[in-house]
Amino acid sequence: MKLEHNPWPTELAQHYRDKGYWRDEPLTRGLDWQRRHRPDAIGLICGNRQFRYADIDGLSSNLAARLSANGLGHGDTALVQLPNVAEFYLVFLALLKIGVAPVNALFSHRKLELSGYAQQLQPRLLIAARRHELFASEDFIAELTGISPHLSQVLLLDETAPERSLAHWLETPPLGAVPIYFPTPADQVAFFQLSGGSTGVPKLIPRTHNDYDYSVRASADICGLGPHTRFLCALPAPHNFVLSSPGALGVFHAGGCVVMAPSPEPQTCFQIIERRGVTMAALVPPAVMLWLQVAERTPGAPLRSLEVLQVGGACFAESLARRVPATLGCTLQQVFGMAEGLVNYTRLDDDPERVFTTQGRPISPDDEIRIVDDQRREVADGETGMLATRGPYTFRGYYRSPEHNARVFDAQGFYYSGDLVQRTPEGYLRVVGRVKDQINRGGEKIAAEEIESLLLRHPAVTHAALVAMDDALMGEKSCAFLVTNTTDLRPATLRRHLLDLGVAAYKVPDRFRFIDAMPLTAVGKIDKRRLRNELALRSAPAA
Ligand code: J2J
Repeated sequence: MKLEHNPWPTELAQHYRDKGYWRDEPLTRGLDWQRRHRPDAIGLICGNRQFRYADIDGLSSNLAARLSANGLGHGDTALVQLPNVAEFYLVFLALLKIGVAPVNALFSHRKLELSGYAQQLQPRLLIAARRHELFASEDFIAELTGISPHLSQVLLLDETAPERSLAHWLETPPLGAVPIYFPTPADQVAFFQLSGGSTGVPKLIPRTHNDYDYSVRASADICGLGPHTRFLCALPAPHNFVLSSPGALGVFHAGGCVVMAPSPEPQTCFQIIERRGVTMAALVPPAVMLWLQVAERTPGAPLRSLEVLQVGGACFAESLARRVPATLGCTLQQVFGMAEGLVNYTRLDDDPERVFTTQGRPISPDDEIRIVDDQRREVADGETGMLATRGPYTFRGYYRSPEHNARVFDAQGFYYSGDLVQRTPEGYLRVVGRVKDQINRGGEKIAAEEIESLLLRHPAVTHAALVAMDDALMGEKSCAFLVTNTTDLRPATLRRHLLDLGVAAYKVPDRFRFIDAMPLTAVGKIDKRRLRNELALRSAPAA
């Protein structure tokens, strides 16, 4: 059985194959090569645990075989939520091997997000962690079974009962030979990536083996990965940046080693970098700011092995970018990417000025970029416009979302990312703003509409608008403007209301402002620009 996705038109697909971008091989190809040629090389480090490529392959095969013996395979989906631990990759690879398509939720996701994914994908398999508040008891698992009646298999990290213990399923080979290594065809859905979103319900992005594998291979090449690479995964492991740009999959492709960190917190990361000889790390801008502060306070900081720091996910101020090489003693690489596809990198041999002032150029010569005005007419180089793109690893549609797809794709299949960008004559992009109704809270994306509709579920709230406000550390934080039918509603009550509905904590507004009436535009929509201006005026220092 196939999972639906919008395929590329035949002639483009043929072109991508002719160019060698699409190789009709599974995403597990890199791991398979390492297993055969370098089984004893260390591919993954998590705390005190080290995994050779033979171990990564063996453990993931055990799990794959057991799941397949239990009847899981093509057409099935899985809901996975794990923290930054080695098991994240072992599970991902196991599922790819048997053609089960997972969605990897962030560990910060809560009831609302997980229920939403379960609703959309109807998973047969759940893999989660007892240490997460939702899975400390059985209640939420029962709820998920109500949402997805086919959910028949649950495996948990930190579980003692062997029949449900993820560790047991990874470590114990199945009895008898079971056919595994049967990934979905390379032009079919391998897994679902999470979209940052700008709509009420978070959308899922189908990624195929062919498209994702190409982005991983080409990224590994651009970033000079090899067996010497030791990559620190300090951002949430499911995030597209640290999974594929070039991320852990790029490292496995190149035969390097992924080193897990629980979070980007500098003290912990610096220790891990020193202990494990990390050569490359990927961070969002607020984390870079904290790393710079600590490194400046403690000169001679233990970052000697660090060669490249990648920064992406949100706007990185030029003034901070300029401090990276001298303070952290490494090369800076800016990365502007999206889980939907297109990824841009500054190149490692680019002139430093270009690295400080742009967010890079696309991976592929066949990434088609259009920068357009409101009428979707192309603008000249240097002018600001909306980014539209299509190419060999940019998706062609969100999962089961025809109406939304009709809004964000044009007739030629170009995807409108909602970013405002400028292009230099050399083809480098600069991100200067956005048109999508989203808050980018230090790389974590919040869809305004999702939070507004949750706020409106409170009986005292009659109008709600979520807007971005500037923040020195996070770049942006969120502020909810509210019109209410009572005078005694408190921010704490609304925070509680949102958390009780089960939304991830990072989406809860940082600030609440109660107003008498919403300002409206000429066509009667809430005037968010005015709300944002009002916030900017209030936070501006007095002249
Ligand atoms: C400004 N905005 C940026 C940047 C992403 C690599 C790196 C990042 C992501 C990612 C990714 C930005 N400057 N350098 O998937 O593979 C904003 C844009 C973009 C959105 C995508 C990768 N880098 N952004 O951040 O799917 O608005 O992917 O459209 O989470 O983040 O968010 P996401």
